Amino acid sequence: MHQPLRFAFLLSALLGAVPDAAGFFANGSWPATAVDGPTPASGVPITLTWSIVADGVPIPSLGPSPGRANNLAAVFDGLIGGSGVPDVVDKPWFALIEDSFDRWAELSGVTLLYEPNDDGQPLGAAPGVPGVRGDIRLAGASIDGVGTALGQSGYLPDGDITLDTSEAAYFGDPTDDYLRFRHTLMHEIGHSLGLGHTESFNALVLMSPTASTAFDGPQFDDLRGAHQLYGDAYEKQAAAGNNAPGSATPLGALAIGGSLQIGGDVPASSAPIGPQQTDFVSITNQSDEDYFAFTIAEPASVDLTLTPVGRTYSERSNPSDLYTTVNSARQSDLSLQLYRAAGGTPVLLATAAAAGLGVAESLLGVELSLPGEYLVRVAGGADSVQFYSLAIAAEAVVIDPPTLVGDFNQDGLVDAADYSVWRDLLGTSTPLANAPDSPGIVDQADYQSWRTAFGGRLEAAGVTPVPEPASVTFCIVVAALTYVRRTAWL
Ligand SMILES: [Ca+2]
Ligand SMILES: [Ca+2]
Ligand SMILES: [Ca+2]
Ligand SMILES: [Ca+2]
Ligand SMILES: [Zn+2]
Repeated sequence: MHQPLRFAFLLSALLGAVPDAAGFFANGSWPATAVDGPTPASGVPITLTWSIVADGVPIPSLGPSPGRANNLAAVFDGLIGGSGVPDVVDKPWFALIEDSFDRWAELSGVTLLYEPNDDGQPLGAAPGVPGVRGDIRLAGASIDGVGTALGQSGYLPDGDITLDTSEAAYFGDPTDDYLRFRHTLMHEIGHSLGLGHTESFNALVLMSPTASTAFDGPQFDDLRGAHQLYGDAYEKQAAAGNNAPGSATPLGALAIGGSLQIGGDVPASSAPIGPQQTDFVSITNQSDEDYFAFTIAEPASVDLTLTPVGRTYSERSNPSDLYTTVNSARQSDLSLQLYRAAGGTPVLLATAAAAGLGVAESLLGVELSLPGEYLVRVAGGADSVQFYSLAIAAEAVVIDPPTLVGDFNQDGLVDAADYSVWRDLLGTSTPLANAPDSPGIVDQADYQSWRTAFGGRLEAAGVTPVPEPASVTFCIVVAALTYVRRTAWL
């Protein structure tokens, strides 16, 4: 399935790029975008726009070729259809392009929006401007004829993509919903996000310099790169990510006997990530905190397990480099915390941080007695992206019935009937219920406990005094005293 050098990454601008020892080879993130303006340091969500360049617009930089005019629409109208359709969004190949951008967006912290305008500035230098042109502009021209290069993407902050429109037979192959066309586009979009090339002999990589049709879309190492640059897709909850309790990603209601899980789509083997899989979550760096919110409707005992996930594989960013081994499950030592949301002032309930690099953290059997919202915080200890899975399960709380001291007959009241029980058992070693202060022989200490607690009542919320009219209370006290005296007589 491999076609050597089918994906040549041709440079529209020369910029130094440093391989990332963590695995993928990232060229850096966008310094500014049309929608966001200047962007923060890498690792947080951004929004990029993309536009389709009209045929005839100049493409000044084309690898080995002289500049040419864009012919994207003419070629793809011929290959896939759409000739005479006035609006590009209605052409049948537009959906393939849109799907290719959307796939990266649903897998990472990047939001990719279609910009319907493109003013026809020469490709490669004009920055994205809302209503004028996209950050990433898509065009086509013959780059080097059939073979070798399939497309090119300019180094950031250019990011414009040119498909090699001499590759008609390749792009026009409808197999697997035009996978060859989509893969070329998704690969070039990867460059336009800031990813460089990675090659591996034991992991699938879309950003490989060599095209493959053995899978569909970005694979695990590609996602690690995208998350390192822009965080995970759950970060899009708020502008600055889900890094604070107030912008926690909602996971919904946790029912008794139920569970919530995220991050479950990371493959445990070298199997491909399928195009339907979207559940990937990571801690990007030491600035990244991931807050998730869940609610319980009744008291629950919850188990939380945070597992760093990933495989060990070999990669290199340049064919002349030696391969390096990456253990993607041991990039950052994760910690786990559970809070009660408490109306915006989170109360820390439990922390798990003792397990080392690559080892799961768990909080088991944490009893949450108050219905309402709870927060889970995940954080890491290194500036290297760490994928994880988080599982939260709830069971019914088994609450020991509260002890009502002196309620020897266990009817929920401390009254004269308890005295009878005590009197009948006095001096024996028969276990006396609700007599925690003096276990063993039933004795005067148990009597003192009863007398102190006299009038107590067990209610749903615990032990409360009996609210009764004074006269009734008086009668009971008199009765009690009577019993006391009689006891003394025995
Ligand atoms: Ca070519
Ligand atoms: Ca994250
Ligand atoms: Ca976060
Ligand atoms: Ca009682
Ligand atoms: Zn490439």
